[in-house]
Amino acid sequence: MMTKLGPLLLVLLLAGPESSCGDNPRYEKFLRQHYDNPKSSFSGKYCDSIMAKRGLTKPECKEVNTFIHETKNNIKAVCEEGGEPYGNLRRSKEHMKVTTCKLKGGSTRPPCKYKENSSPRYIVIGCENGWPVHYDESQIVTTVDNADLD
Ligand code: U3P
Repeated sequence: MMTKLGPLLLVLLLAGPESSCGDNPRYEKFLRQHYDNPKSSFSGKYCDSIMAKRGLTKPECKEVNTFIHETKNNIKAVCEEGGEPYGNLRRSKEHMKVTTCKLKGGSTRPPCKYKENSSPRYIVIGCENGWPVHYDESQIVTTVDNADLD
């Protein structure tokens, strides 16, 4: 019995810290609110479905929320070499695949209906000890960098 479980335990031990990060509730919350990779497919509208599924429509509709469709490693890298300082925050050096859901209408009372925008954006996040813990804003890529024109 133990000989069969041995390799499984080893895999769980090795995968543990990267896959669960169970000791960082702020990072867990960040993932629940802002990480969806690959982008989920729903039978109904993406934003209406995922906002409800991630618990962002109770007791009131959250007004703006962004989901990032990039790997956890790429997102975490923004806290390090993949990002640069932006005030107290970090801005991604590359634009990222994201969907921003914005509440339609003026009331935050459910049912919650959202419009969505999926243009690529630089993301601005807050980090704590190298872990993303806060999504601040996204900046739509509007200008062509001078470097691209050279
Ligand atoms: N927010 C987004 N995307 C945006 C702008 C704001 O998700 O582009 P929090 O619960 O304070 O972390 O700014 C207010 C809230 O809107 C933030 O939520 C932020 O995550 C979200």
